[in-house]
Amino acid sequence: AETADPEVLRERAVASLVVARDRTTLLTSCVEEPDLTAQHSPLMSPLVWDLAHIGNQEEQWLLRAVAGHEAIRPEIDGLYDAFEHPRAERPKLPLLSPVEARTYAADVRGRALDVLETAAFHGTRLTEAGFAFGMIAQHEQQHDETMLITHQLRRGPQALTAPDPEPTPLFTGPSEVLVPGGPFTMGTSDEPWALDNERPAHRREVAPFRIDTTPVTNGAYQAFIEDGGYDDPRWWTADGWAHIRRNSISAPLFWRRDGRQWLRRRFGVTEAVPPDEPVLHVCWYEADAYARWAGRRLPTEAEWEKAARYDPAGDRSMRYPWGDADPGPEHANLGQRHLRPAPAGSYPAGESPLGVRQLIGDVWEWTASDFLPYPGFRAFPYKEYSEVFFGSDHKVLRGGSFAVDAVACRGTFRNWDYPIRRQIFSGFRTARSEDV
Ligand code: AVJ
Ligand code: FE
Repeated sequence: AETADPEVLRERAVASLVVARDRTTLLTSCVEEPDLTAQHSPLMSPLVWDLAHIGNQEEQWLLRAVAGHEAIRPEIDGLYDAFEHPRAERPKLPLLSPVEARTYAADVRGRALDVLETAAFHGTRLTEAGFAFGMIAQHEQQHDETMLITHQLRRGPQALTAPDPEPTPLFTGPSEVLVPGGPFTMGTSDEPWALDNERPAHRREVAPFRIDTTPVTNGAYQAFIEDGGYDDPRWWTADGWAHIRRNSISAPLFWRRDGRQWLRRRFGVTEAVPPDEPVLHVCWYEADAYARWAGRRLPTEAEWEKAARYDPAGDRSMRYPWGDADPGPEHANLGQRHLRPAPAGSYPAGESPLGVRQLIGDVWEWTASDFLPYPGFRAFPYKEYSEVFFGSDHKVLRGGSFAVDAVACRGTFRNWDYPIRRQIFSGFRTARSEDV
């Protein structure tokens, strides 16, 4: 691949780790100490848990596994093992204090950068092309997205601010495009920092289908609500219907009706719901029901990836919709530069060859598919990253949100969650089969 030069990858690893830590520092220093140790929602860890967990994963993989160091604080491993303690229980644990957690993470980082300076970028699968360093930068960024979700759930005044996305001309293109049928290459075997579940590259047959050129907007979703979508079991799967009834769900999370208009709470501020922005904070059941109401369906994961990567001109899969270049600010809304999605139709430079926009960034997109291994999957470097989650409990989300950094977002990147989850930065687009 384009990035085979180990010194380029080493520079990229340093830069990715630094960018991730700057973000972590901001997310854990913009609130007072009590807000770091409090549990803002039973769905989330206290922020101070994420901070020490980030340091602990880095210690385990970069210092112990790669460099063979002894554990710095072996007694804390269990506290920060995500499988030992469910999120709801974490505030009760004897966690490191904010000062201790910061000091620990900084200590690990200093040593990790020393290791990185001289580490061989070949020899073992863990160090090949700097994989372990890329994996740890991605891990920290994934928790930075998790911490941003915690900030969104937190009550109280605004702690974070960011500029709004650049204004964009109204999108006047077609509402859907035809993706031709035929095989394409799904997944990757040569993206150096791709995680285990994205591998290996394999051929997938996809029948012709049509897919929305932009994510579904708040305005379009409001039409579903006003049409009684939440009161009509025809649009819902049996599980989805039972779930929204039991939990009295009748609008996206954080929305509230005020007379005839809809308001939403976003990072401590209440504002009118902007009609042209992609809808956010809907669960899979809501996305699936909207699509059925619209006479459409969610795209499968393979359809989504073909729409995002397939270049008919070259008959090949690209790294991103716009080509093989790493994401720049002109391509996609990533990295918490903005604390909201950009209006539907933004980022013309990030468009796919077939004319589909905002596949990368803005909102994670629910797909119809369960999270399953690709043919030839091998767990690496640990089963608890992906393998233990395979099965029909989790649905795949694709494309990344405004809250995830480019290092953890690719045309092949796979995210997954329970179909009831909606505190995540999730939206969707719809598709339909082409009549043949
Ligand atoms: C891939 C986002 C589902 O946050 O649970 C973080 C990423 N794995 N630490 C998650 C992850 C281990 C994971 N997701
Ligand atoms: Fe983690």
